[in-house]
Amino acid sequence: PKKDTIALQHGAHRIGNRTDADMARWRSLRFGQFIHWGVYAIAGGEWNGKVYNGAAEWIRSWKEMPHEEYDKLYRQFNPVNFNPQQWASQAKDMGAKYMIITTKHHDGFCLWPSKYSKYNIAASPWKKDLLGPMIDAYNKAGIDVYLYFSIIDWNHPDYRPSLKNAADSAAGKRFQVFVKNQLAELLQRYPTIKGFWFDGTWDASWKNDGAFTDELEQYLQSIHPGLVMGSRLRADEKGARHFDSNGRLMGDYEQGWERKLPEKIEDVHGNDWEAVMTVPENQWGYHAKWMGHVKSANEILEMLVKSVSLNGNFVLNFGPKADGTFRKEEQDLMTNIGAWMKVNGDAIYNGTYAGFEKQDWGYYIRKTGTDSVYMVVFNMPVSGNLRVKMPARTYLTGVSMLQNNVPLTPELIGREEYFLRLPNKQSDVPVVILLKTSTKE
Ligand code: FHN
Repeated sequence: PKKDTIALQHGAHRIGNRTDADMARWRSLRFGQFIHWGVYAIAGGEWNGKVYNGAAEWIRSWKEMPHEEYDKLYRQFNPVNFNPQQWASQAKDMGAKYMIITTKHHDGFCLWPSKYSKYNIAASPWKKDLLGPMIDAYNKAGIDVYLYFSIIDWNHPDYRPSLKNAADSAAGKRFQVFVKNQLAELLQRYPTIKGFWFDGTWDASWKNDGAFTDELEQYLQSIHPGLVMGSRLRADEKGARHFDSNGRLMGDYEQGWERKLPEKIEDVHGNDWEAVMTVPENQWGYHAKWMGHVKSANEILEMLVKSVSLNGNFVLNFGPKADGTFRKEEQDLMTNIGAWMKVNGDAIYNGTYAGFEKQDWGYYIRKTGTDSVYMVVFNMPVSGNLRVKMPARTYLTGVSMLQNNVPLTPELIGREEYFLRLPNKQSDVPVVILLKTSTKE
């Protein structure tokens, strides 16, 4: 926080992270699955034989695609192969502990039969609710569900990016009531959800009414105490987003880490945070022709591990097809990540910043509140020597491989400083070593 604080009515209402059980749970889960699913999946990034180079879920904004054509796509939305139990079990097998689903993206199409908009799943050939069965299936698999909700709504007659005159302001007021109604409806229909994931809050019409965003956040908390909501919902009365005009985080965690990660612990200023990541370049919804680099399981695992090592959660995005199935690349990725998580997940869940000096071989993660520290090795040195430098007054009491409990014998090379060597230097996946430590005064 900046030193000179200004008086704010609608800035952050809390200094430091939430300490309650609901937030502790969110923090312990560490690995989430994001799903972008909606009528954009029908177009799959193509229209009239042409390929859209932007993000598939933005195709409605492409000059090649007339809005009227996009707005008719819902008449074809019929995910006959949608199997929520299978979705949930593959997410569980991948190791995800929470899931975020797009209830409504910028196009305004609602995956639930909303009372407040006709542009919803009930009007599609599928006819029935999609969200309910999905939430139930994930919950049954032990996975917490969060609801993505876009404030930008291209379908709603009252949505305005900015309010330029009295008529706009009147529309803006009606739109706020609509948003509030839809969110209350979601909470009432799906009481097991753990939080909202807001998006599309950057337009002037939204961020210039900090008071409303503040009231809305409190209203949602009052209906469903404990809800977890990130920093994208709020603005303060000066229009500052994420961080108020005094530099304090608004919302329950920093939600600005989209397709990028912090480098070092100082970058997150002690705040809870979460990163969301796409598998290819900037594609969230289903795009038939992925462009650019497609991340491998090892690359994703490194991002997950790095996030946890810096006190954050990591959420990997999937864009299912319009028929309700996942493309092969995404299925394979889930399988490969899951194979590693089954063996090494102990290093991830409930993991936190370890407070050890970073080394080039990879990342340290501490099991929250314990003396167990995991080393996750991504870059094996040619020498085979993994350097471990303990913080002052910390001692090594045991070293073993997480995958099979085989003990390793550390070589003392300096004061509280060791080399570790693995029985086998070669590995196609990151290797995890468990350090048991003790601290003396
Ligand atoms: O515009 C959206 C985008 O389509 C996607 O939903 C991402 C996910 O974080 N959020 C917005 C861009 O920040």
